[in-house]
Amino acid sequence: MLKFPQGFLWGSSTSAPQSEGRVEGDGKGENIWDYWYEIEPEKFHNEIGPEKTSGFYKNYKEDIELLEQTGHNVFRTSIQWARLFPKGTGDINPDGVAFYEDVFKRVKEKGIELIVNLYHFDMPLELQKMGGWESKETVYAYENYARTCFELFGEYVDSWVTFNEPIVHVECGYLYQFHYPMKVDAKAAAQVAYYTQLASSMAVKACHEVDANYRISIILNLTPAYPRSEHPADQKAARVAELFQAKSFLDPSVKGEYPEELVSILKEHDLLPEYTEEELAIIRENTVDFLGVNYYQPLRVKAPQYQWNPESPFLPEYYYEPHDMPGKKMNPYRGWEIYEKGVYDLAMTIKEDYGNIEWILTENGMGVEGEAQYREDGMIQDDYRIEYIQGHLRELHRAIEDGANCHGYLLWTFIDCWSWLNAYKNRYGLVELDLETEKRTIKKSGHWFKELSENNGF
Ligand code: BGP
Repeated sequence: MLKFPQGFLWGSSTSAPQSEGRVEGDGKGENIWDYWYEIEPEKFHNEIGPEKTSGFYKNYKEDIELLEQTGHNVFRTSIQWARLFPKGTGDINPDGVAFYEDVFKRVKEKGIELIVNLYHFDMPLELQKMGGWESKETVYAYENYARTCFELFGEYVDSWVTFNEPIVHVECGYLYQFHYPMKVDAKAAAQVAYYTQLASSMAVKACHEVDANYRISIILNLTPAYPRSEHPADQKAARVAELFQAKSFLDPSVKGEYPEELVSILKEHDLLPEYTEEELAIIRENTVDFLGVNYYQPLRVKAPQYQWNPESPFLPEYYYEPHDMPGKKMNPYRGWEIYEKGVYDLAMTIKEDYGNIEWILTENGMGVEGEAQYREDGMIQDDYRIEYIQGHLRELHRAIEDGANCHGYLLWTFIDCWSWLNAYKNRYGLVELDLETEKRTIKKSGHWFKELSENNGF
C-alpha cells in the first residue's frame, strides 16, 4: 500500500460560478458569464448557461452531507464576487453573506478543512464595463472585496486563495477569445496579467493585516513544458513557454519579482504594462504562504515556424508552438494528454527553484463525455477515473518521498458541474448530477475515494 504522510488532505475542488446556479431574487449581480450567455447562448455547449450549474445554492445542505460520504477531509470552493457585491463595489448583498456564512459553518462543523478562493474567472459585469482587469479601479475594488471576505468569514476559513489559474483569464479573455471580453490584444493582456498579480499581492497584504495568522495562497496551473528535441531552438521554445505559462505568476507570487527574461521579451515587443515602483514594492513584500497547483496535462512544444509580423497581433506562439508528440497517452473524451510524471516533475521544480514552498495539488481530474453509458446497477462505474487518480498519486507519492513539500490532493471535482463554454460536455465529479432532476448519485470513484481517504493511501 502507498501510504501518504500523516494528516494528508484528501478532497475535491469546485468553484462558486460553476456550482451555485442562479435563483430568482437571490440578490446576485451579473458577472461576465451571465452576460455573455445572454448575448451569445450558442457559444455554450448545448446552449446551457451558468444559471443552471449544479444548484449548490439551493442544495448545499445535502451536498455538504455528501462531502462526508465521499471521504473529504478538505474542501475547496470559491465566493462569487458578484453574489457578495452585486456591482463589484458598493452595497453588499446580505443574502450572499448569510449564504456563505452558513455554507462555511456547516463544512467546519463536519470537521472538514476549508479552502476558499476569491476569484474563479468571474468578473462582475459592472466592473468589466469599466475596463475589468485593464483598469486600476478593479484592483482597488478587488482589494476591498477580499478584505471584506477576510473580515466576514475569516473565522471559518482555514486557507484563502487570491485567484484560480490567473493566466487563463489573461489568455482566454485577451488573446484567444474563450472568455469574455474576447479581445485579441497583447498589450491589454500584459496589463491584465500585471493588475491581476498586483491585486493578488494586495489581497495577501490585506489578509495578513486582518489577522497575521491567516494563511493565503494563489492557485496556478503549472504545466511542465517539454521540448520536442534537444535542439537549442526547441529548448528555448520550452523555456519561453514556461515563462509565459507558469513563471509569469509563479515568480512574483512566490519570489516577489518577475523573471528578467520575461520582462525583456515584453520590452522588446513594447508590451510592458503601466506600473509604479510602489506597486512593485507591494508585490515584492507580499508573497504567498503556500501554493495551490492545478495539473491536468503538460505542454509539449517546439520552435515556432513563424516570425512575428508587427502588423498582426502579438501572440506567444511566435516563441513556441504546440508539438503533437507521437504516441502520447490521451484522455479520449476530453482530448487532453495524460502524463502522470508531470506531477513528479513540477514537484521537483517547486522543490529546487522555489525554496520547496509548501503546496497542495488543488486540481487534477478526468473529464468524460457521455459518462451515462457507464451506468450499471444504478451507479456510474468510472474505473477509468480511479485509474487516472491512482496513476497521478503514484507520481505524487514518489515526489513526496524525494522531498516534495506537498500536503494534499484535491480532485476536480465534487459534483459534476458546469464548465464555461464546455457547459456539461465533460463530467468530472465523484458524484453524478442528473441535469433534469438535480438528483445526486455517488459514482464508484466517490466510494473508492472515501476508502482512499480513510486509509490515507491505496
Ligand atoms: C480548470 C478550471 C476549472 C475546470 C477545469 C476543467 O482549468 O480551473 O474551472 O473548468 O479546468 O476544465 P473543462 O471543464 O473545460 O474540461
